[in-house]
Amino acid sequence: MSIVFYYAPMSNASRVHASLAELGVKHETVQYDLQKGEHKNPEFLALNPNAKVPTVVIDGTPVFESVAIQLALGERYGVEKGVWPEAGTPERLKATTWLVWGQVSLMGTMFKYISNTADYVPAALHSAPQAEQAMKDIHDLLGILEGHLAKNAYLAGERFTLADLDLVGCMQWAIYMCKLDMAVYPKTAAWVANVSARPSMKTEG
Ligand SMILES: N[C@@H](CCC(=O)N[C@@H](CS)C(=O)NCC(=O)O)C(=O)O
Repeated sequence: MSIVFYYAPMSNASRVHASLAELGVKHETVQYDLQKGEHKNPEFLALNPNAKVPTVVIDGTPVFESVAIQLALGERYGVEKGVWPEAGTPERLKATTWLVWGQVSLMGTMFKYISNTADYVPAALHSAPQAEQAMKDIHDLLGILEGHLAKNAYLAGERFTLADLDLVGCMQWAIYMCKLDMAVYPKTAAWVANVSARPSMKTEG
């Protein structure tokens, strides 16, 4: 069993780094400086033609897209470690649902807001109406998350899973970038604080 983890610090790869720490999985690491374009080398492009981190090679097979990597790590190592529900259970379906919801629906909408407001995007590409609509959509989605966490301690029910780790990793960045007042969402704020306190979340690859 071998894992090679391609990453850059302070990037989408950080959530996968936290999962590897949570699981205690032995792995090799390859660090790239994205600013210097180190990831655009032919060997890495052969593994991931998108030239993006995170990328993980599991027993010789490249896996890219952080959600696909989290699912692969969860299935392979997480069940045994008690941080990914067993196949065929309602909890597995819930963990998968919320993992994908977090990345596709919530983060997709947050990214829409950020790309219409952030300093790193040229101002000519900003659209105030798009940003306003995205912020309304973010509040609708956070209301859904708040409602879920009012009835469940974690995304998949009563137990922590890698879905919580993944979405909280995103939320930490999004709360800052979208300047969200989390006092309006007390259950979500408490869940973010709880999951952020895990030792695996303190590691930075
Ligand atoms: N949807 C991808 C996004 C990956 C991504 O955008 N990674 C960025 C770092 S945060 C990257 O590698 N950028 C390098 C580049 O675009 O050249 C995932 O979730 O894995």
